[in-house]
Amino acid sequence: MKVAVVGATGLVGSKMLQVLTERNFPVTELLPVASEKSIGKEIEFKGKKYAIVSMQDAIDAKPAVAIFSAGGDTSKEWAPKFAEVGTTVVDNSSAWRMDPSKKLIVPEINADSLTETDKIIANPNCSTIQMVVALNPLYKKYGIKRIVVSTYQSVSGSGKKGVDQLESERNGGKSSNPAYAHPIDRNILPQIDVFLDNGYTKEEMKMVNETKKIMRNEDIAVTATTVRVPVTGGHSESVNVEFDQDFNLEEVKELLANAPGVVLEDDIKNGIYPMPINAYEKDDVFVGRLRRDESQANTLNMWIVSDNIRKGAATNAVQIAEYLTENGLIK
Ligand code: 2RA
Repeated sequence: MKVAVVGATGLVGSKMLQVLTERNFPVTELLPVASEKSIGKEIEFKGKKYAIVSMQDAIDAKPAVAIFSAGGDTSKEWAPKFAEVGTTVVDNSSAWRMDPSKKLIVPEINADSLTETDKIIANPNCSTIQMVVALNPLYKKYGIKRIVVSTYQSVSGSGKKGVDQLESERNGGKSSNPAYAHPIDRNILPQIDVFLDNGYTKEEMKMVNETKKIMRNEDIAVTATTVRVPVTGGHSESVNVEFDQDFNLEEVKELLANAPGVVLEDDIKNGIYPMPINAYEKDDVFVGRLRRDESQANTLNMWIVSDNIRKGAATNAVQIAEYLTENGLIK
C-alpha cells in the first residue's frame, strides 16, 4: 500500500514512521513529505532510504492513505487535494476536528462510524484522546453527567521547540526559538495555546468540545484547565467525573482493567500509580489513583497518563489507518 506521511521530519511525523514500522503496517511504497527546503533529503524507513518529496508529487502518486502532522493551515490547503484523487487523509491537526462533516476518531471508541466516504478523518488532540479512552468504558456502564479535568502536559506537546527550550534552560542557556513566553524549567505554565474571549485557552476548549463529539453526547458537561509542566515523557491528567448513577469502585477497576488500550496501575499500598516516566514510548493509557469523590455523590477521581506523542498522536492515527485497511475502507 502506498502511504504518504506529511510532516515526516517533525516530532510526531517521525514517530508515525516508527509506529508504522513497529506495527508492520503494509506499506509497499512510502511518500515522505516535508517542507520545501527538505525536498530531496533522504530518510530511512524499514531499512530503505526514501527521498523527501513535494506535496504535489505525493498527491500525483495517489497514495491509499496520507497521514498528516503538519499543522492546520497545511492540512486545510492540501488534505482536500489528496481526497480529490481518492486518498484517505488522517489528520493530526485541529483543522477538521470540529467540522460537522468530518469524523473525529479514537479507534477504541468510534472507529465503527467510519465509511469509505470518509476521505478526511480527524485525529483528536492528545490530551483529549487519553481522557476519553479511559472514560469510555465507564461512560458505557454508568453514563456521564460532568467531567472536571486538570492536565499536566509534557513539553513534547509543543514539538521539538518545547523539548529544546526545557533542555536549554536545564543546561543554563536560553533557547534561540523558545516555545513559551516564560521559563519552563522549575516552573509550570497555566497556559497551553492562546486565550479565548471566555478566559479559557484553545487547548482547554479542545478538550471540552472534542470530548462531546467523540462520545456523541453534547449533554456531557466538561470543564478543563490545561497546564504545561517540565516533563518530556507524556501527559498526566487529574479527572473528576460525575456519573449519571452510583458505581462500585471494584467494578470500575474491573471495567478499566478489561478496557481496550487501558492499563490499570492502581496499588497505592505498593506505590503503584501512573507516571509519565513509565508511560514513555508505550501506546497504552495508564489509569490509577481511583477513589470515590467523598464530597459528591456518583463521582470518581482518576489519574490518567499516556505518551502524548504515541497514543496521543502517532499511534492513534496509525490505528485509524489500520482500521480502514482491516475493514476494506482503503486498499
Ligand atoms: C500540546 N496538546 O500539548 C497540545 C498539542 N500537541 O501542546
